[in-house]
Amino acid sequence: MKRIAILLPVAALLLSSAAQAAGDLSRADPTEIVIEMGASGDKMYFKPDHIELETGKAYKLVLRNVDEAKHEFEGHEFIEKIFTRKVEITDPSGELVAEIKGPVTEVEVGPNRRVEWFIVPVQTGENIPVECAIPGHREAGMFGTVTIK
Ligand SMILES: [Cu+2]
Repeated sequence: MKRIAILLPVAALLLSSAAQAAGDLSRADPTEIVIEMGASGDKMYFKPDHIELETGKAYKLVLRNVDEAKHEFEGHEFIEKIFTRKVEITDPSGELVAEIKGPVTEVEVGPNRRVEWFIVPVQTGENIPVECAIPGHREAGMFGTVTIK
């Protein structure tokens, strides 16, 4: 219930501003941030392993898995501090396969695939942890932090 209480005012704000294009975050051009998910030897990584965001700005997180294994991007504190506009999945040629709207708690990306996660941060936080929760991956180094100003 806590999550819904946080998101409803944001959703209402986004919907009510539809007539004012400049303030309509649901249509704002997002800033693109590419996060590579991969492995090198026995290490796994997010690259970069730290990103900086600002509340009220629209972002497109491009989760690019360059590995032969699937990976996840998640963090329970992180997802409480953002509003998800949508998630887009495209085929290797870039054609849209699916667009998913609604709250998202984690994104799993298949081997050599990419997923675009459209978000608007709504709460600030310093070094919010994110990780891949597949067993053994965090331990191998697949984690990072997000600061929201
Ligand atoms: Cu992983």
